Amino acid sequence: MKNKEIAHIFNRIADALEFQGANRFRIVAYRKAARILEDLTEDVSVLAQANKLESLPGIGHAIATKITEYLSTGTMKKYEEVKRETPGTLLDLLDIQNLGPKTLALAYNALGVESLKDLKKVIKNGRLEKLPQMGKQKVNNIRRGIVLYERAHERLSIAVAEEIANELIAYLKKHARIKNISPAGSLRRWKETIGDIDILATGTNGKEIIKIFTQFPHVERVLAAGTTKSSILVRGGVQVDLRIVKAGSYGAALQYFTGSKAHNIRLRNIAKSSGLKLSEYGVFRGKKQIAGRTEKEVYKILGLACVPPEIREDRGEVELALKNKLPKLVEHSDIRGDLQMHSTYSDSEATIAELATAAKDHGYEYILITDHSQSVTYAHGMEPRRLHRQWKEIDRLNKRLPTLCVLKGVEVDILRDGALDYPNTILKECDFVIAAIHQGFKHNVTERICNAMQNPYVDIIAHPTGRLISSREGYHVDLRTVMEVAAETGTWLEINAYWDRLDLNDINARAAQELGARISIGTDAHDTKGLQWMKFGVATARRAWLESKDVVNTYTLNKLRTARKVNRKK
Ligand code: DGT
Ligand code: CA
Ligand code: CA
Ligand code: ZN
Repeated sequence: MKNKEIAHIFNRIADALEFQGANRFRIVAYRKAARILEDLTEDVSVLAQANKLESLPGIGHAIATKITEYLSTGTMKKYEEVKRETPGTLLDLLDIQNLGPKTLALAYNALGVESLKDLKKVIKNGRLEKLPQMGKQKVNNIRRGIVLYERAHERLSIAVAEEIANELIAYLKKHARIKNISPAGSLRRWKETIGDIDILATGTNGKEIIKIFTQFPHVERVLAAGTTKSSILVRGGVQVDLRIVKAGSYGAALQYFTGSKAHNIRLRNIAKSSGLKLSEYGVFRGKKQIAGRTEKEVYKILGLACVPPEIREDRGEVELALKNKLPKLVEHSDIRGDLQMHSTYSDSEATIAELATAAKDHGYEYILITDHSQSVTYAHGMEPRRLHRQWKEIDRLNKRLPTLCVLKGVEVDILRDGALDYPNTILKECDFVIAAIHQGFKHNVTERICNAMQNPYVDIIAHPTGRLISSREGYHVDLRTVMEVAAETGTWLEINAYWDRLDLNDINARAAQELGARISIGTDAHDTKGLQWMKFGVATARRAWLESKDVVNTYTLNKLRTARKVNRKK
């Protein structure tokens, strides 16, 4: 699918227009289109062929034409144009946190900076710092941004990796005679970023499978192609390793190549201490193979319960598996509702009715509509008048929906001074309230969040660290204090399931649970497709060792209501 590829191009065009100081509305149109494409489950080329692009909300004629152009010719004139107009590789540099188009234009005009290398040089020799409006602090921020940028560009987001792997696996199943096939490596463990994609398969004719693998339509380069192993680069240099193994070794190989390395080393030592040998081929006593066909069998013969891939990180799971005391991790099918999403009342593409329909397709019992509050003007936050209108619409909608309950919520901003963006008279009328920081990232964040949690009507703190995996460090927040106050006040901390957030992350969500706080998972959907990111939220919860009791949106609606803060007076 070319969805994410085209989304990336639209974002690039928006970046370039911003660099040029173009009209804001043109910039917004491209950003919107990018977001829609990122969230789209259908293949954009299929929609284009059916002439249905313009039926997507937010995609107008001009954008649709550009998509079709790219699909049929492989290039987009507008993109080529803005690339020509922007010197060097400046466009890429706009991904660096704390480096805006204005600063970049300044660095270009005054110092001739055209690339990351140039930028690092003028930081090092102090020339950037000496420019008017720059200074030490700003340059330090840019330096940190560069570190983050370099780190993010070494690894792939889980959403991109999963999409490529799914497509590749479907392709192989269709064209090659394959018996078993599965992702392995960090992707199977659902890590938030992926170094390379590992796939494992069994089949009788390895050589033929590998030939078909190297003919995958998105292959850019074949790095290696043997009879049991092959590596290719796809889509902008993403490496995929395929290994073909014998059916009798499939479980052992899956175990080995799923990793993590640290987990594997523990396992191998356990095998050794009972006189066995564990390898990717199987479990052996002397020369005799005694297990290896299935993963479960491998763990069993070593005396362990089968450890779910998500927690194979040597963070205590081996000890518990030996005692058969592993946690019973929350499952995707346990989820009864989604506790964060936006509608057209603020900055989303989807109406409440559309979100409700999508939620029914996910089999949900409830969803919480959480549009932005009034001071978030860039996201069209709601003044009380519009919020009341929304509630009326929700009431009308609920009458028509026997199986789904649409809950009235809001994502209320925690303002710079620590106050909430709505008075309690409004908050108490909501079914559930999310509070979040979207402004004043350097302003007493810990204190502001803790204050918000003292409010009896605040049920959830959204994306508690504010990080964006690809581009932004979190706020300076003392998470431990936040978790303790969350536990004390009964406020739920969010795992934001959007793939570029995953916030809280696995480690923090586990710490929160251990300190007695409960977790809510919300997709933060800004269109109906956004609801699908729940899978990444659940994976993060599993990586955090959470059970269904720890995740409030596994509760029935009745239980959810009674699980709320005790000091909340109706
Ligand atoms: P990544 O690709 O950086 O996101 O992380 P992984 O975990 O996918 O690592 P990768 O692709 O290098 O290797 C896949 C798995 O193969 C890894 O999780 C465990 C296994 N593996 C790789 N090298 C070693 C090793 O030296 N010893 C052991 N025991 N296992 C290894
Ligand atoms: Ca890997
Ligand atoms: Ca690999
Ligand atoms: Zn938001």
